[in-house]
Amino acid sequence: MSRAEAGSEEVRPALGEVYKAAGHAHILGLTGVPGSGKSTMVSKLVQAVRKDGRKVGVIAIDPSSPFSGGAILGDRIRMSTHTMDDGVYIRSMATRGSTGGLARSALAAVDILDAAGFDLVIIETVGVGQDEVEIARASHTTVVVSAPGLGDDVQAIKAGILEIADIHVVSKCDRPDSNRTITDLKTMLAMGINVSIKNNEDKPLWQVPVVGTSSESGEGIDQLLATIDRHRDAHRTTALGTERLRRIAEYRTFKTAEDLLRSRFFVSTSDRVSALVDRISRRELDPFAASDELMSDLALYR
Ligand SMILES: Nc1nc2c(ncn2[C@@H]2O[C@H](COP(=O)(O)OP(=O)(O)OP(=O)(O)O)[C@@H](O)[C@H]2O)c(=O)[nH]1
Ligand SMILES: [Mg+2]
Repeated sequence: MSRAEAGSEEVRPALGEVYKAAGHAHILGLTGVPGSGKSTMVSKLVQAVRKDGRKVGVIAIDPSSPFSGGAILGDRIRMSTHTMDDGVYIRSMATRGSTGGLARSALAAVDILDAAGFDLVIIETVGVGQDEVEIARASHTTVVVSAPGLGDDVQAIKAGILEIADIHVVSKCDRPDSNRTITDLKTMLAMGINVSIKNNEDKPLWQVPVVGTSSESGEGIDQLLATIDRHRDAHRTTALGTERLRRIAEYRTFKTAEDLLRSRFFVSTSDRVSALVDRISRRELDPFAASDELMSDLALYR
């Protein structure tokens, strides 16, 4: 995983094998605004999954941003109850300093856990930033977490993640103001945004539910897991599920190609860029013409 994350060229064939060996685990993307209680919830979910003997892996994508700077430490402490358990694997990945290869390395890590026989793999990402949200969507089931006390509006709307949910969770239901968050969310959903996916007979194949949980009291966690399993079962053998797998495959292909292109571009142009930049800044050359020039002899194929 470390080498996959570093983007080392020599692990590529191995990761290719891993990719082909994977495809058995259920992949759960879990996202929500900062502080909505994702990490605490994942920790509780892990406990619930372990109760019925399944192995569970977690890839937590850590923004390492100023507004949630303490996340790595916090996550470690909250999740440390699982560190002695062979059936649990938890890894944090930092977004800071990642050179655009975040999706590729996170999903490679998911493949590794999948191929290693983990039944459920959870990808936890903060629901801000296109990359993070896309990664959460590259899953079989996407859970969006909202919490009371983080402002009046439905946070998921602001963050643009209302639509991506297969399951909505309202966390911190031990708080008295959580009912309002649940009501607001249900109202938004009832207004017609992605309420259900219909099958041929116009029967809803999947109705996006709102599940209330509390990581403090444990309320709703088993129900959340049951809902996740129900979503998995509803998609496993349907055209919708197949379509989703295709969408994920497409996303991963484009992401990987983008990555390779970027790194090859930088490698093959590094010695010529600075001279061009001088000319561009003096306005003797425009950025398009410069890009064309750089790309004309870019070795796309090795
Ligand atoms: N009352 C209550 N507080 C909770 C609950 N779950 C989490 N919290 C608190 O909410 C805060 C944020 O929890 P985290 O699990 O770190 O949230 P997060 O979404 O992972 O946060 P980031 O990783 O920073 O985006 C912490 O102070 C938790 O103690 C809960 O069920 N009830
Ligand atoms: Mg967190």
